[in-house]
Amino acid sequence: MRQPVTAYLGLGANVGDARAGLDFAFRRLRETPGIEVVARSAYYRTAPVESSGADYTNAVAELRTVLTAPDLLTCLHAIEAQAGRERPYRNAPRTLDLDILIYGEGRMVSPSLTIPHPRMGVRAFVLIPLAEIAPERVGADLLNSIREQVIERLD
Ligand code: A4P
Ligand code: MG
Repeated sequence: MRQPVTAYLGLGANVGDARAGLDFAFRRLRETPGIEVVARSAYYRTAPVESSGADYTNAVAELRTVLTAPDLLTCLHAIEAQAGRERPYRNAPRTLDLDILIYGEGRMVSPSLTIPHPRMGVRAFVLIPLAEIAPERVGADLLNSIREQVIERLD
């Protein structure tokens, strides 16, 4: 059996009942063999960044997982599909988006998977929920750099 790895996921939705989309994702993650949800941030309402449509609901989850990063991504794509995710074009509004932000100390760049997530360091909708559950991973300078982005804590 592989040793568990700590990973962080970004969750986002802005089509339909976005909160219900994130609730669905947390339920499915908890039911997935090989994944333990250790912590989750509050939900946040965020303005679309390089995207269109309604405001997003975003959150970050901390996992312990024995899945490899590619296997974890396959599980996330299955959960997105169950939530009715469609991909008409890049950054299209979506019922559910699940991104791997961090996977242990892992670094990888391939056509299907880049870890850490390449844009996480410039996005308040990732950094603020991440700082809530893992403050040691988000420096003050980084938080300062995204302070103009519109984000509101929901619960
Ligand atoms: N992929 C590569 N690396 C990863 C990773 N670390 N985690 C690949 C997950 N997927 C990764 O993703 C496209 C491809 O990225 C996948 O096939 C996967 O193999 P996608 O989910 O189909 O499409 P996407 O989410 O539109 O693309 P991408 O590049 O993940 O978009 P971004 O840059 O993450 O932006 N504004 C607000 N307020 N809130 C949001 O949540 N999200 C986006 C998406 C834009 N603006 C937003 C939000
Ligand atoms: Mg994605």
